[in-house]
Amino acid sequence: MNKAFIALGTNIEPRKEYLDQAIQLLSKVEDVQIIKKSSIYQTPPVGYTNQADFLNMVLEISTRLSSEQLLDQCQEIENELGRKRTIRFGPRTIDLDILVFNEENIKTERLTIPHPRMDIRAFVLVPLNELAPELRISGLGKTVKQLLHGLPDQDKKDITKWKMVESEEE
Ligand code: PH2
Ligand code: MG
Ligand code: MG
Repeated sequence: MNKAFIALGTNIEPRKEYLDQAIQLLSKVEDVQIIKKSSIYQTPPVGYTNQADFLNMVLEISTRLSSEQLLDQCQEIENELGRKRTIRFGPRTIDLDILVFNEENIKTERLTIPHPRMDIRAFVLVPLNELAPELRISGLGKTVKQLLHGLPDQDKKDITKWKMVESEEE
């Protein structure tokens, strides 16, 4: 069995709905089991800042799929949920990024693992730290907890646990 962590991000409404649907679709993939889900966090946009806040979370999964097969499944779910690729780092209905796959270092045309920017992104490290603080990121020689503590407070201060407000339920 392979163990992987997948980051989810969305900043187009209905955001919670997109997270729920992505989780639902992923759990239906043969040979993928969702082991743990982090809390959902509301996070300010990073990279391209003229866009709405994101909801971010991380899943731990167990799978018999290869990393490439898992990527295919993630992209299929992104397509199914109406992902359009226009602005790099821009608004999206759903983004599924494979962060970690076992202890592997992978670099192909399609896939870089560990995810290339995960070590500097608080919106990834905060939810990942909730699931696996002692996970050592291959190639970096640091645990998730160490990477998170190494980030400037500025990057972390506006990340909050997200709770659905009543008007958004239904
Ligand atoms: N994803 C990006 C670019 N910027 N910012 C936040 N807060 N959350 C994201 O998921 C995110 C982002 C590209 O994938
Ligand atoms: Mg991404
Ligand atoms: Mg992506």
